[in-house]
Amino acid sequence: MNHPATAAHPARSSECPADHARLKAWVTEIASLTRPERIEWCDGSEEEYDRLCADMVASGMLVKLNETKRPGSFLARSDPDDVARMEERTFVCSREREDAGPNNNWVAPGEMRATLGRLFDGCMRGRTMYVIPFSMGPLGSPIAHIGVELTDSPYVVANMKLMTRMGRKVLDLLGRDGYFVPCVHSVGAPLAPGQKDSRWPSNREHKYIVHYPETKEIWSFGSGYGGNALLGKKCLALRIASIMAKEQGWLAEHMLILGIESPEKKKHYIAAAFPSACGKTNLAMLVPPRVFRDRGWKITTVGEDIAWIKPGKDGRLRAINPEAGAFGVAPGTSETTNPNCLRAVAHDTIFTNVALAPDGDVWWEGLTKEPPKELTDWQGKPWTPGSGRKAAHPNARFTMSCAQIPSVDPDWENPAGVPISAFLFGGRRATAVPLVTEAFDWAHGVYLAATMASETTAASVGEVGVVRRDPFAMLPFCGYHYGDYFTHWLGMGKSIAQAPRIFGVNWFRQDAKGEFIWPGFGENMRVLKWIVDRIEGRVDAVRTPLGLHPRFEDIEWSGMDGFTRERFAELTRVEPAAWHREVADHAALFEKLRSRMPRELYAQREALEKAL
Ligand code: O2Y
Ligand code: MN
Repeated sequence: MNHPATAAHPARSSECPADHARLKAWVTEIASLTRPERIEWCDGSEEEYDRLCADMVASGMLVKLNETKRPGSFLARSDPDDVARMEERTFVCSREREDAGPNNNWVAPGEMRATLGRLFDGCMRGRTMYVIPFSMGPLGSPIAHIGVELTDSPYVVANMKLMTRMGRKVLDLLGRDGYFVPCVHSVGAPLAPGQKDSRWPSNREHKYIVHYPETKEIWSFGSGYGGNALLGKKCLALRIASIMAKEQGWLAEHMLILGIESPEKKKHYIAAAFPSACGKTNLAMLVPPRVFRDRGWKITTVGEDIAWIKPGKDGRLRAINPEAGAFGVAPGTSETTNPNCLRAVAHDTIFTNVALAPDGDVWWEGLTKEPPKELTDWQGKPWTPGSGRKAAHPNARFTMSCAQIPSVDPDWENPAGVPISAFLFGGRRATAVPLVTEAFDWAHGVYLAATMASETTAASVGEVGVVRRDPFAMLPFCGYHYGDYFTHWLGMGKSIAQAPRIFGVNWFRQDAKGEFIWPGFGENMRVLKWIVDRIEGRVDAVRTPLGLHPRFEDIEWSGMDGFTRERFAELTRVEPAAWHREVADHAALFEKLRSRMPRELYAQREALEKAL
């Protein structure tokens, strides 16, 4: 009979391959707190992944998909209460409240440790605690960092295998005393002896995603979903890494990284920040329009969500994608919106909360124009087009390795990173914000990024269509006071010899009829080409109060008939009344951050007001 692990009966453990005293002591300490049945050190092998997936199929946590239609792939259905990142349950527990800033939920570390101490006490009873050593970034890259996640969820292990470099090779790299970020995760659902497990264990009552900045620890309780549970992603690669970046002089950003290659084979890399639900994955995997492809233009993908950027010896910023895989939103992904992504998820993918077709394949809203006649929805219930509800959850996800993306860049795993020529910042704005604006200089670019905003969509939290300021698209992810973050960005520009150019973009401006003016998707290539032309000094720009705008004749229009000069004027128009309202809103944001706001940004705001 299984007995709960106690101090008298310590958990059984697979052979510990680590020769790292601090790591071993920490694993023992967490096991004596959480009391798992077993401890399993993950080696990161294919055999381990296959075994865990087979076990999850046997337990009902995963459904094996049709091996012919979707080879090597699985479907997970989460608890309906555990379907997304939870910003209101996410905390940055710095010693001083002010250091976390008004952009984070804060609880005093002592108080939070007491709460978590109670919740984690015995929370892994009856379960296996997996030890996942992982590297964020190519193994051994000077830009990469190592974490170790302890989790009682085999679903997390399988996803971490696709999303990070993990297992034995990371332990080898850690050696006897290497630094790692400790990450503890529990679904918060201990099992009594003989108790049958649920399909998706989680804790409906208590959910906490907690970061301790000074000790660089992550503790997550109660959720098994995405950003709450795959702790290398938003928790380590953004919240904790943003703090490390400030301390060490680099940048950890919510940015995709793409390569753009000209017919002359000259390549530039662009890092682009967008809030969730602004088509980031589509831009990262963009397929250029036919005329561009015929002339030899290419877009390649380095990363689709996060960028770690450090100054290189050559005076340029060099970026890596710290992740090895993507955890992307499935609904809306189709042959027209993102064919590269569809190819990437054609095999060896874990789907979460999509619908299941009778043939054992998956479906989600937007995949095909006509929905199938019958499906099993994301909660496992029968579904027909007349059901009046979504077949897939709007935040349904796919997890796949970046190596499966057809447009993946040959240098996507280069430990030295790729040199960044430009930063792009964009939100979803129906009004006021023009298609593309080049910043006058670095400080102006920081202002442009610090004041960016986006309209909420059905996939985000709260009311739809509300403009939310989301500086640098980091609102849910900046691990410290936004004022200090702006200061850090201003300082980075001064410290590097060849600072990238900064641009703002908006694919979502609407006309008086409420229709999108710009077609978006692959046509965004035209904007990317203008950006490259600007970097290379091939074209002039029009000076406006907001920044530098393209001239109509400098955009490549071939293959896009009928987009008139007038329509372009509508897309790039600066409306002083709307911008006076914007500037007032910028002032309101700065007021909230006043105690740590850099003076330079006030000066930028005043200059804009004057120019308007
Ligand atoms: O809802 C979640 O847990 C995932 S959130 C996410 C996942 C991948 C990439 N970006 C995001 C995001 O919210 O920005
Ligand atoms: Mn994201």
